[in-house]
Amino acid sequence: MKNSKPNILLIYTGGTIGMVKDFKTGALRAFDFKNLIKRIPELSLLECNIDTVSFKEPIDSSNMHPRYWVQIAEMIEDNYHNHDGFVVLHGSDTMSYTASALSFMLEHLAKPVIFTGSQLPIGDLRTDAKENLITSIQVASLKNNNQPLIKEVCLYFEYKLYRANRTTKINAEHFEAFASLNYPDLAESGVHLKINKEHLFKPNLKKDLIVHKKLDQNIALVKLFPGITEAVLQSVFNTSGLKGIILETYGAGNCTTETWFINLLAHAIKKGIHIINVTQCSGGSVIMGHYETSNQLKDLGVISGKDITTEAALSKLMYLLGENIPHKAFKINYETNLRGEIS
Ligand code: ASN
Repeated sequence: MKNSKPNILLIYTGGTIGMVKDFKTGALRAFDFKNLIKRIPELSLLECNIDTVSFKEPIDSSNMHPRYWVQIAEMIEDNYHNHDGFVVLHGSDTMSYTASALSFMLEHLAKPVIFTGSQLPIGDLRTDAKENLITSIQVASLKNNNQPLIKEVCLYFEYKLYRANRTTKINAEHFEAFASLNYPDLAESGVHLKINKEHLFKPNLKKDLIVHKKLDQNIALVKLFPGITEAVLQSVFNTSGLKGIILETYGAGNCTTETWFINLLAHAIKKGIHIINVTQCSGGSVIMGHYETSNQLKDLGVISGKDITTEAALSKLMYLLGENIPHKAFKINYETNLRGEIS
């Protein structure tokens, strides 16, 4: 059995890739997965066995929710031992959120989980779906010494393979819809499939996969802007049951030094709410203490998100809150690089 074809599990959750136009309204809606496979006869030419599993009701990824993240994680868990790789078909709108979440949920993952989708439906003449799907399956099938070459959650789109928890959707119409500004591409597909092996995640292979399914949604995401009012922030910060806030600050992690704002943060931290500082910039890192305008945050005990994406910051927070980490250790845990999400 040693050199037999790799077994790939294709998980269909929805998204444009599997949508058709409603001829009455002109709007795109999800359609049956079996039709998707029929529309890509090229799949039978690939050097692997493909099994498929689908959401009962495929969704536009704008309806994505952590309960679906658990569903995807369970589909991978249930099929982990009899498959060599996984390809998840997902809408592009929230793909970076789901793929980042899965990277935290699948601890000690030693096989590839490749998220992909498309900007145009598979039936469209100019569709980007076929290339994305076919190359994702090829990437998931790659082996090295009879072991999967890729051992992490990735996102493949428009000729590039990225570390999933480093990605952001940057464009709603270009085929190149994603970017990974703080981490190099893992692979590029041209005439040859060029894998940047030195950038691949190296998990501890002595440990077995652990699937974390507890995600705490008692969190908020706040984007600062010049003129944001105390009343608005008070209402968010005083949300009952709130346990953590991702604060999108300016530049290298800077924010207003107005007294009401600093008091608000100090009060929240005293109440036990974790505050994570991430930058609004698409690239670069939070460096607290670099400017006077972030010095106070450091002194208050605000957690540094460093160069994490907002998408990864959110799911890392849900994941770590779900782990019930003792309050004192939370900051250290959050600031630790767990799945290659920070530099
Ligand atoms: N609205 C779609 C989705 O995220 C967009 C896409 O897949 N391109 O499901």
